Formats: sequence, C-alpha cells, structure tokens
Amino acid sequence: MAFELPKLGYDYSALEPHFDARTMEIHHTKHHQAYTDKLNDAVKGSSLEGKSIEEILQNVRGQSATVRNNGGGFYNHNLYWKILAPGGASKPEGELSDALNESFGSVENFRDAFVQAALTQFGSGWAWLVLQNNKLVVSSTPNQDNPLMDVADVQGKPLLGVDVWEHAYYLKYQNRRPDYLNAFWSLINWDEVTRRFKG
Ligand code: MN3
Repeated sequence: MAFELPKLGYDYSALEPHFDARTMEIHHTKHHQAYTDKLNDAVKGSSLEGKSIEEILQNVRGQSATVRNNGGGFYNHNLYWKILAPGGASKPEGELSDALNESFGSVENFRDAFVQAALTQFGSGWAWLVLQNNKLVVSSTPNQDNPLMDVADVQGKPLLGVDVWEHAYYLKYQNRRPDYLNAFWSLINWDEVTRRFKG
C-alpha cells in the first residue's frame, strides 16, 4: 500500500483570516503531495515497503536523506492539518491542561516556550510539544525531522507541531514568523491534541 495524501477535512479557505486559502492549497497540493510522492518512490521495492510511516521514522538512522526528509514531510503535514481547527482554537482542558500546568507551570508558560522554540529554529523546521516518558516537553527540529525519529535530539510522541518553513506563511506574512505563530495559536485544535495525548 502506497502512502496517500490525506484529505484535509475542511476547505482551504476554512482557516481564513489566519491562514489564507492560497497558502493552504499550495501547501497541501504541492508541498505535501511532493513529500508523499517522493516517499513512495523511495520506499517502492525497498526493505521499507509495507512498513508504517511511524516504523520507518523510528528507525530512520542509516536511511537515505530522501527517506528521512520525505518521510518526515509526509508525517509532519498529516499531523499539522489535523491539529488545525476551522473556527478557531478551544482551550486545553482536563488531563492535558493538568499535564501542561505540571510540566510548564501554566498554559501561558507553555505557549512562551513553544513560540520561543519556533522563533529560534534557524531556517526551515518545526517546533513541537512532545510526550516523553509521561512528561511534556518542547523541542524543535530542522528540516522535516521530528521527535519520532531515532536521530532526533528530543525523542517522544509529537502531540502538536508547527511548520516554520517559509512556505507555510510567506505569502501572507512574508518574513514575519511571530505573526504567523500568533495566527497558528488561534487555530489549534486542542481536542485533537488531547486525543493524541491520551491515545
Ligand atoms: Mn510545510
């Protein structure tokens, strides 16, 4: 079974005015599609064929840059579309809210740490909320790496990720990464983050 570009579950315009429809369409149909296609090309006929994306990423050390970059790109964008909510963010509640308070002191402190990680990731990459040994931590990764990878500095289960490649925001925000991160914060689907936390 080849990897498939997922449907978004909402329209490209559904995240306006925070994320513009044109950026969403290009991001999904060009960038994510390209990662998906290149991953399929790289895996086809290799020992990785038939493995889940999680299994591939958890054992990516020693694999080609093509597998690492496109496997990461495929997985990361699958997550990214799901943790965005048309209609805007709710708030973290219940066990997730408790865990954020326990790990960071408050949700506001978590936001500061997450935004700081996203702002200080030099060049292209991602910032993450990671579940690691029953604790929540913030990290960032370069390129399309992620915390599932055995090559990541901070390893664990990614619960929330923000794409800080310029293709995610340049059309609307140009070089203003802080404005994009504010927009992202307004769109977080905390129900999905909670589902990942519990699952
Ligand atoms: Mn992207």
